[in-house]
Amino acid sequence: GKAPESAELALEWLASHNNTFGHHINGSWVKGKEHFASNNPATGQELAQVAQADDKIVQKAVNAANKALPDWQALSGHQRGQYLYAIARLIQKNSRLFAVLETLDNGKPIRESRDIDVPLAVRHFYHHAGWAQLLDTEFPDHQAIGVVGQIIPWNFPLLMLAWKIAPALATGNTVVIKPAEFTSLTALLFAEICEQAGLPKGVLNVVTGDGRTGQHIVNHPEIKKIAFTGSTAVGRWIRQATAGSGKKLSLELGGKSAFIVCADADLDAAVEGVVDAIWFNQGQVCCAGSRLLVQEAVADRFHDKLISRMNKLRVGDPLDKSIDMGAIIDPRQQQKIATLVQAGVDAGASLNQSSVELPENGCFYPPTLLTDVSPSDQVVQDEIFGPVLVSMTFRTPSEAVALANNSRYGLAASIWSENINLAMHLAPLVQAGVVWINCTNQFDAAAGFGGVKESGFGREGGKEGLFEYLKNKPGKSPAKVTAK
Ligand code: TXE
Repeated sequence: GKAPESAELALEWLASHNNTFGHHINGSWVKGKEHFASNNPATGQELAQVAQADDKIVQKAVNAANKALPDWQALSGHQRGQYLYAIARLIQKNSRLFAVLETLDNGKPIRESRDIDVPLAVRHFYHHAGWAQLLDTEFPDHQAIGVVGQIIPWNFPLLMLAWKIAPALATGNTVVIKPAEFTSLTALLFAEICEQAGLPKGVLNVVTGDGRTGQHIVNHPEIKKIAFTGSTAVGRWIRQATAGSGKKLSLELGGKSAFIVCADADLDAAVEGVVDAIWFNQGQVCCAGSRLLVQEAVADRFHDKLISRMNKLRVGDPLDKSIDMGAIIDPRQQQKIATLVQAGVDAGASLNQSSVELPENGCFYPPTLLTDVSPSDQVVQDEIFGPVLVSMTFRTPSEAVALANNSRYGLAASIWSENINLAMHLAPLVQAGVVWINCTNQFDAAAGFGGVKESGFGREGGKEGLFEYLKNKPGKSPAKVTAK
């Protein structure tokens, strides 16, 4: 009874488009000129041809978004909320199609796309539908920013789309969004879903392409806000490119999150935590707990437990419901992981790698643990963005905090201890946007998510996330309101 999930539903949907996609602008398909292949990373096979948007296509999308803006903004929050509810229900109705398509396109285990990516995306739309209804009473002095440009990565294609689109639409903005070039397919399916939901034309526009398309969006003068999730290098470029433009900006960038295991932690629970922290989505997670810090007294015992658990992880066909780890997004990323691990070994790290048999075709990398590393090693400092954990030990809690903060990143952290006073004492000392205690990778639409330091700024989700898409109404600056 462990048959792989059938790919048929998604393949049929792709075939209904002749496996060739244009952009989705002003409520309908716009043919692309140049195309590139979107491959299944688990097999290397081509799934579809996706279009590369040039500056003219981006202009077309911006024009549609501009035209749709006044009417969309003029709707009551309640009316906009109705559309978000309809979108949430339609994703739910098509959840199997979304999950299978995501897994084919991205290589993540079907268990994850089915139980995590799709339901959390749905939750995000329901949550923001609620906010849309409350805006008129909760934020009477605020209004939408205008046309917003959103650029998203390939690790959670549908979920990152939901994180960006739901708050933008709830607050009355219109959107030009670009999925990552490796994973455009669920964004294109989503555009079709919005058409079915009756979303007014031009409110959402999906353009596909690589970084060049992203640059056209970033540089467009009529786009008033840029929301970006991706690499720190590109985030830095975007910040420079938009400096002085008056554009509002939020950046969610890389990470090297600390996973702190104190001597009194429930070690078995912490081992399961590590599995989730670094081997979920093949470690291609911005907040992945990729730096294990374990207290010296229990370090050997913990490593033994961890290695035996690591060796049991099943790696393989992402459509197989029983596997734990799927494919790496593409050969370039796989090569980057291998190169960084080799650099770690060359610098003296001990390599512990699961001997699991990897599928012959496609992009796979085994679960990996590097011990005997030093705080300044490249593998400890750089984001690997793969299933590779580095481990160091500490003696005292303050040493753990110092090690945790010895990073240019600050996205998340996780602290494990049975002494809740100790954990609560340490949490605010760790420089990170999110700190989890005795758990990891907990996301909810109601909780703001985002980083400090080189992990970026701005929050997605929660009440804070709404302000990324709102500005003060003219003549209603907060100062005047308080003065009354
Ligand atoms: O990211 P890019 P890549 C990290 C991770 C990974 C590395 C490289 O370490 O190994 O980045 O991945 C668009 N202007 N993360 O190269 O290039 C691009 O088309 C505007 C962490 O895939 O940053 C895609 O849509 N846009 C991360 C998006 O930016 C540009 C998730 C992200 O791609 C652009 C992904 C430009 N000049 C990678 N260049 C996280 N924080 O979750 C590219 N893009």
